[in-house]
Amino acid sequence: MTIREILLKKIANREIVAGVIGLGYVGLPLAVEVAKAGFRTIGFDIKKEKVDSVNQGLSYIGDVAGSDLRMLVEKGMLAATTDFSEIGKVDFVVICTPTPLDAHRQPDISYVESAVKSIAEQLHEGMMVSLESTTYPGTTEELVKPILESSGLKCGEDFYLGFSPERVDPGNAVYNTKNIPKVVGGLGTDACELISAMYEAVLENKVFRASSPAVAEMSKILENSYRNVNIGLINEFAIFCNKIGIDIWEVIEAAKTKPFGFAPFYPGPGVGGHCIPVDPCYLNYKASTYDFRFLTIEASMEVNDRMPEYCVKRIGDMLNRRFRKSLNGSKILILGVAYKQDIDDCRESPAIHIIDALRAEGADTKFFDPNISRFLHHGKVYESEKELTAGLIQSVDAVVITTPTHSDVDYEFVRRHAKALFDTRNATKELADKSNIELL
Ligand code: SAJ
Repeated sequence: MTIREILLKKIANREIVAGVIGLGYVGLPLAVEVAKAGFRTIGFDIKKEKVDSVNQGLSYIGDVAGSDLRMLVEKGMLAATTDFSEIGKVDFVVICTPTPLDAHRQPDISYVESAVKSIAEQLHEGMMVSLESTTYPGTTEELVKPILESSGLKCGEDFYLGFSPERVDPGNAVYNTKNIPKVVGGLGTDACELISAMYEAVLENKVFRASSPAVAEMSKILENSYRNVNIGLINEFAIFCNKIGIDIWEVIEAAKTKPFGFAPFYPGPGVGGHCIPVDPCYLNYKASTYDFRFLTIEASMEVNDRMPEYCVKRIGDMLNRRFRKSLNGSKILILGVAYKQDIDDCRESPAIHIIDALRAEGADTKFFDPNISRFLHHGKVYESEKELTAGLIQSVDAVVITTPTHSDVDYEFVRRHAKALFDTRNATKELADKSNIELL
């Protein structure tokens, strides 16, 4: 039997030992699904607190049920460790480490490199390696492959390497790790077949087999650049519609009646998170090495980056027009600091940029977010107000809805007690009396 046949048999018999490097919002749900599918799974992370939490069956990821985790740990199907030498026990390893930006908004793939170097030290014949971290096209072949081959083993013969974009959407009640369709691009047909077979043994859908890792890498970047550009477009429409007195939110509802050729996007205070504002920077990095520029993406990022300051101008205009007050010395309550609705993540959150800009204008800001009790920003801890009371709302000159949290906030209650309300998300669309509300 060839290595390929042996591995396919081991996959079918659930004899493969799996490993997941990076136990965050991508890696932990994946490790749980792989273990649930019957593969003994080892989770690897540099953070001991995450490893300890997993081994105690305590989930720290909203999409992972503690009961599932506990059951898998107790059955010995899932364990976590900070000891990366244990990668040697693994036949199929998935890299789910972060790919953030550095201080110059350039790709920082040091976390990926570190994980790959750990694998290279333990690489053995027949090992399958799948990179899931979002990165610029070419990473798998140009960066990962040489590091792994420094072990002396040959890619495509001794071990199998591919790229499979992560598509996790934290908090999505419909789409999850198990049912989101997967794309795999392998270095060689055997790699694509074997890595796809592993994912298909775990996930619900048939894998889309791309002809190369670069196609798979680029497909992910396209998915998120598409969102960035469309968000930039609708933000620009929102600014112009406000100028000419047209309700952009109604315009979108009208356009949505077209059953084809139009996907709705909504204006907002800016683009947060660790995907949409970040992934296009990875593309721009690669493009720059070919002296190529994505003008559409540059333009949309420019529009999106300016939305916080646009919102601050709109808040200042509202205070001036309604109360002859300037931002300087005014009191503002920010509702929602998460980067999007109903989650507890405030990375790159536009609400925080708005708070910075308001304070720079001399305003006094407070925030309330039922999902985020505090956040650290530029070395300062910001605490959420404990409760959204009538007294708190009445004590400020304006309330700003930056992130809707429909499950926890009664916007009629807020409207009733607010002097003025600037709604950047149309969270108040159902309210009858909008006399003290202004929309983005
Ligand atoms: N945003 C808008 N208007 C929109 C959509 C989003 O202003 O119409 C803002 C959000 O408020 C947020 C930012 O853009 O600040 C990003 O929002 P997002 O909905 O794209 O959410 P993310 O960042 O969690 O993106 C993830 C991505 N998933 C992965 O990369 C695996 C993305 O591909 C998903 O399409 C997206 O979730 C999703 O659909 O929820």
